[in-house]
Amino acid sequence: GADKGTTAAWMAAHRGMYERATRHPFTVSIRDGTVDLAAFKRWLGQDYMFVREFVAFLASVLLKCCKQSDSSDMEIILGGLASLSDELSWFKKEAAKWSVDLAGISPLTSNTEYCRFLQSFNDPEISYTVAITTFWIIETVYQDSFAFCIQDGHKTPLELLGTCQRWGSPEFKQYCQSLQRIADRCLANATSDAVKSAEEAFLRVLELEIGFWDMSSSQS
Ligand code: HMH
Repeated sequence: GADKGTTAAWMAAHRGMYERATRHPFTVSIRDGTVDLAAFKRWLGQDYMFVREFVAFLASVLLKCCKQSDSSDMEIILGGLASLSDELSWFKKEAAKWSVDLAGISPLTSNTEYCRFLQSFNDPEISYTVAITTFWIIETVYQDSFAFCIQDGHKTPLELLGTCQRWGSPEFKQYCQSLQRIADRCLANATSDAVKSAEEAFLRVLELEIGFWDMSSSQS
């Protein structure tokens, strides 16, 4: 329809999956204050590894963007890439605070699977539309999950507030909204095949995010 973008329509059509990703028992336990700190530390170490791979993914999105030569998109993506530099420093500081040894971590299965998915975007055959849509939903799952941990009535432990604010802040929400506008504009101009591929990637991200939270909270 003219009143709603494609991405909003997908979020409505796949509401159950979206909520399983953004109201996962792990992040809800942060909000409730019942979070298992061993699980939090597991998430922290695994996510540091994920973010390193995410830098390379974002570089591939930027490259696809540059080939299309849309300079306003480029500035937003480049800004996102630049902020990952600060994010990696934040992970190192946070890991030190929780005595998580980042050098000694190896990726768990769900993380490896997610990283392999990110690496698949190096293929030049994958369109900018599919890549930017994927980027948007990856960021949005974290934005929505962590914003919930700092919304009214939360009991999030004080020492976890910084983590929740990193992705739950109004600034990060605005950034996600600008990515959403780019994705919707690309999708509005894409072929039906590209739209179909983008929707498949959207669903794959939700599945991978659920797997990532499951991995973080499980005791194995
Ligand atoms: C698993 N998904 C995962 N980690 C992240 N840091 C983000 C999304 C958001 O950047």
